[in-house]
This record gives sequence, structure tokens and C-alpha cells, in this order.
Amino acid sequence: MVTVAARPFDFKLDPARVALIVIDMQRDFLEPGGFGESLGNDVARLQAIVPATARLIEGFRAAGRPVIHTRECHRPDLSDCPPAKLARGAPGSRIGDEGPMGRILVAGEPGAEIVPELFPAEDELVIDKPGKGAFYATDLSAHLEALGVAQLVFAGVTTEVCVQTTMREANDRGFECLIAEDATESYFAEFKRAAIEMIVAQGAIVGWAAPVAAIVAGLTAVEGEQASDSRSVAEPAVVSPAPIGFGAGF
Ligand code: C5J
Repeated sequence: MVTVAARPFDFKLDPARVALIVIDMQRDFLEPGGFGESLGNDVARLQAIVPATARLIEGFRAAGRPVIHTRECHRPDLSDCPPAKLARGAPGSRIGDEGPMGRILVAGEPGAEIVPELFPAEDELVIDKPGKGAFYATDLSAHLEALGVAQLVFAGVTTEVCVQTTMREANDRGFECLIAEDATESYFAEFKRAAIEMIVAQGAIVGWAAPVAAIVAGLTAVEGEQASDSRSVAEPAVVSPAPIGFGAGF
């Protein structure tokens, strides 16, 4: 085991049994001109984590550990989209409607694709998920079991929706969960801060949080070593309060 400096306390990383899950880094959520921006969201916040997420992915690839990508999207006939989800949002801006980058959250459409900077390698697993959580109605559990994975590192968007939901699902299934706090983001700074606080509260009730640099260092560290970055582990990832908005939903 390698010790990674994390919140609320050190994470014991097992470099032989850990995998990375990169949640929903899709064009429609991140890119200017996409669906997320068309709802009034500031996509620059999400774009800002692309370099750190790329470093995290590279670290896992270099260590020979699995990188799993997810996409929130539905079948073209929407048969996997519950009516309650389909009814969300303004008419014309609902799942399956024609959006700026093709049909909104529909598999195979340009907007549903992962941003080019983080595009999956040919041998990497891509899970298309109809829910917020990546375990719901997918074969993720079976893949993780086949891979012998016991620990999961999380990156992606949005922290408080699909990342947190998947992390809670994983925690309930017995995985040790660590969120890469500079490789996850929300359209709302306060939601990211609050979600990570909820995750690490009560002695890591859902999991741990650590910066990308410490996680990547841990992947290559020698057994028994301490892996951290230069920042104090007690320092919160997001300190500046920001106004909370409710304009966007999908
Ligand atoms: C994700 C969403 N990926 N916010 N979706 O978080 O609806």
C-alpha cells in the first residue's frame, strides 16, 4: 500500500487494484456552443479541469491501470429514458430534442462524445449510462469484478450530480473511493465545494479527496512511501464562495 495525502485523512492506495473512472467529460457539457452552455451555464469552469484530468488519465495509463470513461446518453429511440427524466427541462431542450450539437444526450450524436483532449484509448472501456450513476443499468460492476478492482479514483463532471452519485453507488458496493478534487467540477463553485465536503465528512463516509499530483505520485511510488503534493492536505479544494444558480438542468 502507498500512502496518499488526502482528506479527511491519508488514503491507502493499492496500485495493483485501483482503476480510474472519468465521468461524462462530454462535448455537450464542456464545450462552448453545446447544450450545457445553451442553458446559460459557464462551461469555462468545466473546461478548466481538462489539463488536470488529462494528467490523471496519463498517470493511470503509464501505471498500466484501467481507465474507464462514462457518457450520459440514451438510445436513439429513448427506450432507456424514464418518462420522468424525459419530461425535465423546457420543451425543445429536452433529452432527444435537436440541440446545438445534435440530439441532446443521445448516443452517437456529436454532443454526446467525449472531448477530444480526453478521448478514450482504443482499449479503454466506455460505459454509456442512462442514469446519473454509472452502476445503474450498465455492466460496470461486472467489468470491475473481472478486472479485480477494489479501489476507484473519480474525475469528471458534474461533481454534485453524476460524479457524486456514482461515488455513492461505488461506496455502497464496497469500493474504496477517492475523488481527484482538481479533476472534477460543477457549473456552480458552491456545489462542488459542498459535494466534496459531504463525501469526506464523518470520517470519509463516501470517500476521500486528494489532488491529481498526489494520486499520480501514489501510482508510481514504492510500497510504504508517502505520496503528496506541496499543498497542505487540510486546505479545501475550493475556498471562494460563489452565487448558486438554478437555471440549468438536464
Ligand atoms: C452529469 C448532469 N454528468 N449534471 N450530468 O453530471 O446532469
